[in-house]
Amino acid sequence: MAKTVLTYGTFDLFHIGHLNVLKRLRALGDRLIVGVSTDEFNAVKGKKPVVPFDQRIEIVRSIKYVDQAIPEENWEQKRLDIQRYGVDIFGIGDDWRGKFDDLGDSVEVVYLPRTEGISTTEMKRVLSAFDERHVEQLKRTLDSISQIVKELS
Ligand code: C2G
Repeated sequence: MAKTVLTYGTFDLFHIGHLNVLKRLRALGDRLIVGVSTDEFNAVKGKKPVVPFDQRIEIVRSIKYVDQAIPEENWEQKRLDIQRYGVDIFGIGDDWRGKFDDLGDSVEVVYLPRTEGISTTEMKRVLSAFDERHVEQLKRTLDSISQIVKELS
């Protein structure tokens, strides 16, 4: 019997960690459906993605392991989506371990190990070093250093 797998995520600044989890989830079944969090729902989650929703869902849709991508608009839609798409397996990275066990009354719930050493949060932190304020600060520091060098020489 063909198995349908369901997962959700923001997939902001798409990276190898996102690709690995989608690849592993697809290997658990015959069809993978991915709920991509809207920008409005991410605000509820306290997240502000760099890449807007319509681009994130287009990227996820274009991943060869993904058979269908749908908007994720709230926490409650998981049970409706499970019924609507005839889902057999709900899977997500183990940073959510235990959070969706309640779904175990209608589907198999799987938590997969995260890919170490890569995260959107870390990428955003690195990128923030290049934002205008930091660059301005850097410029001022370099100016005062060159001033000191001039005075010493
Ligand atoms: N992930 C991973 N390894 C990483 C980073 C992320 O395996 N290094 C996995 C996460 O565990 C998740 C998926 O990639 O399964 C998407 O991660 P996020 O975009 O951070 O998703 P999140 O905002 O946590 O949304 O209703 C559930 C939420 O929508 C999950």
